[in-house]
Amino acid sequence: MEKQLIAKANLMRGYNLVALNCAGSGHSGGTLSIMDVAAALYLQVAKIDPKNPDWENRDRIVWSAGHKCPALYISLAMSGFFPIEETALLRKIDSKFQGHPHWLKLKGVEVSTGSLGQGFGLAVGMALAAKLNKQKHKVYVITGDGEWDEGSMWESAMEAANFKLDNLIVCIDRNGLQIDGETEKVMKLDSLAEKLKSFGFRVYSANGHKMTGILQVFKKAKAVKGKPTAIIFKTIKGKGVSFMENAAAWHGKAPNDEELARALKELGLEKKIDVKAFKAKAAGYQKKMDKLINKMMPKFNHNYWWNSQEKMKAMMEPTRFGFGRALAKSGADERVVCLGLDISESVQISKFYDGFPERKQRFLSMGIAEQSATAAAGGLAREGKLPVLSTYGVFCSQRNADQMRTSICYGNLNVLFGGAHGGISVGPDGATHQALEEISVVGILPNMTLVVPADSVETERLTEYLLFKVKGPKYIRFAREATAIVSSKNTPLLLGKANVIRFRREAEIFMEAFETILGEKYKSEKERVTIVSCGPELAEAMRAAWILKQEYGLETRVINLHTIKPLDKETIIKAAKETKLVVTAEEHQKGGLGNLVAGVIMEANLSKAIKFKMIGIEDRFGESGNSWELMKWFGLSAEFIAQKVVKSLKE
Ligand SMILES: Cc1ncc(C[n+]2csc(CCOP(=O)(O)OP(=O)(O)O)c2C)c(N)n1
Repeated sequence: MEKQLIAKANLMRGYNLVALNCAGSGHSGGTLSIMDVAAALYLQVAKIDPKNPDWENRDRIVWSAGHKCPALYISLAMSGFFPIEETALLRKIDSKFQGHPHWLKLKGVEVSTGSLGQGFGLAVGMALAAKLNKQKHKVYVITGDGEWDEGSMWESAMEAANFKLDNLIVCIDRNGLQIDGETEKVMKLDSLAEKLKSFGFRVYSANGHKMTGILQVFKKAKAVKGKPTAIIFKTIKGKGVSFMENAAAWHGKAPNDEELARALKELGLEKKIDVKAFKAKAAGYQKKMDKLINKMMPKFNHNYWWNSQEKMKAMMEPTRFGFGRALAKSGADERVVCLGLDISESVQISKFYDGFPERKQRFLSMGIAEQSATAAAGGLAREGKLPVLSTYGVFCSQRNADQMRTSICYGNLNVLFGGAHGGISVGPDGATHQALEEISVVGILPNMTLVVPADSVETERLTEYLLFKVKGPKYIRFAREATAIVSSKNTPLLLGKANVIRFRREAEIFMEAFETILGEKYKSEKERVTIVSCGPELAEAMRAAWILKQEYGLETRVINLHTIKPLDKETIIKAAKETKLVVTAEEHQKGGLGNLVAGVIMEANLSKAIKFKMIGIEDRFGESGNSWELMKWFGLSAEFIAQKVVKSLKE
């Protein structure tokens, strides 16, 4: 039996890597480290019934470490919830297998997770409910070790002990690594066992790769009375694949075909898994979705998609690179202090110290702790430093919302927030990691300055400007995907002053087809349409202006509202007065930008009626998928903007 379990865990590793390969992204390291524990739990220890996934007396298994969900999906498949081949749809658009688990999409997933440090709290609630209902089942929680950087973990730990939740068993994947490196260097965690004991837990330690020990420790944990249990499973990140083992670089990376073949060989599975069948399933699904998306796309006489014509070629670069470049330059100022949140390279804050080892002492690794880091940044600012912190926009603007509001904005402290990976285009990580609300939640805060630069050039220029020239709280929203460069260092760029962009004529280079003029200097050319936008969506608005001119002879005034707060009301009102239709386009929940623009126009009490439309995400969460297919799926690409303009003019 045990031998079988060991073999199954090994097979699950293989399936896991195949699914990741089909997805082309995802977390290899942390799924391999937890796989033996997952196999034991799902295939032997926990009471679950694939035929009755909602059975009320089932044990609950909560994946607080949501990024490990490929291991969850494989575990469910191996338990009989669905055929294993289905996991080839991992991270694909509209698939049940989202980049982070979503219980409303897939039976067997207990709760939706992905924002670290929260699944444990959900599990505490589920264990409390079981007590109130006098139910006998257990609630298992799977957490990472880096995840314990989050203060909320310790709040949940206190609650679990306070309520004597002996139906709660917390499994910690102690692989010693997180994204920025070793847990003990990113944020010292040890002695974890002593800490948990002092919080009131029964604590066990076990080798997370020895099946006998895993089964024994679960047996002991199930028998504990009067207190919650934590099991610290000592594991190896990337376990089973030599080139992934203990390699931080494999945290959030999927194997390519060659790496997959090597990995399967090492696992002794090269003949046991029909990789071709999985790949065919993935390709078939993708083809179907491509067709569907293509059908959704508005059609024109020509194809105007990025770089699909011989002319109008756009250079593409992620806006985040501009943030990194600015920090590399500005970091020479001794007052600048950067706070790392265990995602440093991805958000480019690492550029502050790359090549400048002397700056390392001014780089403060805060671990995965957005709330306390925000408050600490406030303290640094109060003492005269120029603190910069950056992480995914969702966590940078909403995990720490109260800290930002009360500690930073109320006190008007000089903190720069780098809200990275904003928008839907962050892609396959899915809804939990797609920031779509920051313009509303950050832009409403008193004292805050909020900018949403259109490209990497604007991001670089605005980061520097905010850092040194703007006193008080400031937030810059930028994105992950490579997007069109639409400005140069000579383009007008004044904080709080919008630019007007006009399509002039087709050119070899996309950017050169347009003229950019400071809004307050712009003289009407009697255009019929205004499109107001910001961030990388601005390039879509510009492309829409091109389509409108080529296909319909329409002249469009595109407004680059790179500064959301303070807002350039004059340029908006002027456009409302001088054009027939105003459309706002945002890669954000619809209305974040749109309602602000609408409010300005309404307050101006114009004597003539104008048409007004908004484009944005329609009151829903994002999805896993590729960046550009998501832009189409959610109706944000230029084609949809142009279509909306044409329809609205006819109404
Ligand atoms: C609140 C929050 N902040 C940041 C992230 C981005 N993130 C995803 S995984 C990860 C590291 C997790 O490390 P650990 O818990 O040790 O997991 P493992 O190394 O086992 O994968 C981070 C920072 C997140 N998902 N949630």
